[in-house]
Amino acid sequence: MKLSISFLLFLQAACTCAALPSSTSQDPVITKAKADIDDLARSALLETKKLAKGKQCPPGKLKIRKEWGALTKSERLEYIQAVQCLQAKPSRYPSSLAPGAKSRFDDFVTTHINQTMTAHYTGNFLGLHRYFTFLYEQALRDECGYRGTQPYWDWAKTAETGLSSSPIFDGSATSMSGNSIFIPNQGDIVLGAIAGSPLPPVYLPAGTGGGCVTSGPFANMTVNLGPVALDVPGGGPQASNPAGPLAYNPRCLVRDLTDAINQRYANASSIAFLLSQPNIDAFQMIMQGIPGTGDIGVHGGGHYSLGGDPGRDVAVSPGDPAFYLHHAMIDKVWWMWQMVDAEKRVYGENGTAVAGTRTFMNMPESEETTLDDEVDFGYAAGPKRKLRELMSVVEGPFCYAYV
Ligand SMILES: *[C@@H]1O[C@H](CO)[C@@H](O)[C@H](O)[C@H]1NC(C)=O
Ligand SMILES: *[C@@H]1O[C@H](CO)[C@@H](O)[C@H](O)[C@H]1NC(C)=O
Ligand SMILES: *[C@@H]1O[C@H](CO)[C@@H](O)[C@H](O)[C@H]1NC(C)=O
Ligand SMILES: *[C@@H]1O[C@H](CO)[C@@H](O)[C@H](O)[C@H]1NC(C)=O
Ligand SMILES: [Cu+2]
Repeated sequence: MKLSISFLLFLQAACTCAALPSSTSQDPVITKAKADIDDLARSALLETKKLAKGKQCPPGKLKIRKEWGALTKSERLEYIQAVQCLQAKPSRYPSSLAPGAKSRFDDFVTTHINQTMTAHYTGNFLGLHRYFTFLYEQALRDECGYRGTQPYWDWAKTAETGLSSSPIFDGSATSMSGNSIFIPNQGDIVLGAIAGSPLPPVYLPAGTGGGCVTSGPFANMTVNLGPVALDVPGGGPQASNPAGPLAYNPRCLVRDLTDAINQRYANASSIAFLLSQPNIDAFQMIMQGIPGTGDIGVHGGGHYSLGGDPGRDVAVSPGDPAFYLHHAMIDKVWWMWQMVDAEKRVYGENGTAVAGTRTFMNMPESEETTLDDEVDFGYAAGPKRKLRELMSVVEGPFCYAYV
């Protein structure tokens, strides 16, 4: 598998991130956006409880996912210990199939790598990642005794506080580990710099880390798989392991926390704008960044503000345990958007509740995604499910909501 992709392709208009003022709580646009988001979240919860009635998910069973900072310190520690437990349990992949998969944690990375080209900029992107995050949460619970729910990373909060002073990334024992050792003058990250591309690339600034993570619970963590399509500072071709995407390639976890990217692409206004989109096609494209607009969306905004290796690698990104907090937020935003008009956005048919094709930006050309398409994570977790079963957070395998 040879990939020459990023989280986005063919983008134009360079970002002037570094020069932008940071969003503050005094900014009226941000204040309004936050109020709008809170309103939507509240009504989404009410709507979800209504939908859950008469389903296999009564209000008493509904599991509530919370923002990391809203967890108590002991809840955070319980989550962290469960992740470390998953990283210590042996892989279920036959080593002939995925020699680099050493742990249950790696199993999720493996299946994500294998499905990169059929899971992003595709019609199944949101449903597939909802199920992926859920199965990971379930593995933490069933295999590692975790009693809580999957926490999420509210990008709007870190856009205001700065990443490394947030409880998620402050590097303390109750964080998901913080930044890395600072490597100066790394150079910009250049996305979509593909020879022959008609559109100019997008330039993202490097962050304030760049080396191995040395603080918090995931200091000394080993990333075993990849790189596959890693954007590296200074531009140039993406890094990939010549021995193959699933070969064993142990190395340290690298972060490069970048507030400018968080503030520019994943602030409260970015989320409110996304939530105002009228249909699934616009919603999922703006979320991932529309090619040609120079915007990388909140999805790219989260991944690239984490930065590093595997943070900047669309295939291997679940190799950073913060991935799941990011994708829980992606799922929360989709859920809020769905609950505005569940009839269309959850129960709508092909083309209404889902849109897009089966391949990354329809390259190579492929059929339209339908709700009967299957989502199958192989040895990582299962069972396989139809996309149709993954549309409602209170049906199929699910019974959860967000506060
Ligand atoms: C990758 O996916 C293909 C089918 O899409 C499957 O046959 C194969 O077993 C998968 N490999 C791994 C390592 O998951
Ligand atoms: C990381 O490794 C160093 C050196 O072996 C050790 O001093 C440190 O305690 C380790 N940190 C964690 C969080 O395991
Ligand atoms: C906040 O996000 C919006 C939409 O993504 C963007 O246009 C705006 O420039 C961002 N604000 C800052 C301060 O970068
Ligand atoms: C959706 O797609 C499936 C599979 O192609 C098809 O069987 C079904 O009839 C379609 N539903 C609608 C309403 O078009
Ligand atoms: Cu993904």
